[in-house]
Amino acid sequence: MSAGGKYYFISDVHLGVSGCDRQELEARFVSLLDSIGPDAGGVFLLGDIFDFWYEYRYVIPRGHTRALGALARLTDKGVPVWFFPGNHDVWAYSYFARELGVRVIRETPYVTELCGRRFCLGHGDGLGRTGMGFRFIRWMFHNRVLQVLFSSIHPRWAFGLGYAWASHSRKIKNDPERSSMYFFRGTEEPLYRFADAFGAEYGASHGGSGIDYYIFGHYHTPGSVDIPSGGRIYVLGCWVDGGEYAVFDGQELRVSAVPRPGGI
Ligand SMILES: [Mn+2]
Repeated sequence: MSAGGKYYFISDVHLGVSGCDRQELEARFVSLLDSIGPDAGGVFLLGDIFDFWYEYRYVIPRGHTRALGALARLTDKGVPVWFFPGNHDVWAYSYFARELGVRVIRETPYVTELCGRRFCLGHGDGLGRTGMGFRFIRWMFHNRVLQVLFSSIHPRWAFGLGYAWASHSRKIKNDPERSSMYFFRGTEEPLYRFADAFGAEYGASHGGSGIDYYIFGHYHTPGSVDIPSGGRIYVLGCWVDGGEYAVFDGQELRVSAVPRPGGI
């Protein structure tokens, strides 16, 4: 089947994550990217593609070779790829644009029109009401001065810290007692209320036509629900558990999954 004109939405692959078969995870991601033909409309990477990414002026982390190669193959074929930094890969700088030909989008949420439909996209962190602690961490991660300071730590220690933080963050997400801020609670979710208000405002300032699709990641608990002001919100799952992605064929949005080896 041809992938003509299709748009793909992928989030939370968490490449390099500890505690799972990293090669199998990377292979699943690469198999999806390699299945995308040159006539595809584009690929939106909605954050946390890497469990921890930090790049320096002259150096990038080891690992992820096949995934980076598959991204380069896509852009070499002429397929546009957009990379939205998640909270685990905030620190994607010029490597993605210069080496991979990927466009890094820092605006959140980001509105774009595809085949006459309006899409509101982002990783999903920091949208809607979030806790003070989370806002502080987000501010730290995005702070340029702290980024420069972090870059001056030897990578041996910087990556030790980075991987420790990433695995701590994952433990919290997997702990039902502490994961409420990550669990997508549908209509109870601040992100849902944010989308509703955002769509209403967007519609009012754009001649009444609002957002058709909201697509985010971050929560690791996939789900979708209609938005009262119009459109539907989709939250994609984490690839360690599933391998879910969304495809828009110009008419409708469909959620699909990359099969695990052995067909499970
Ligand atoms: Mn994530």
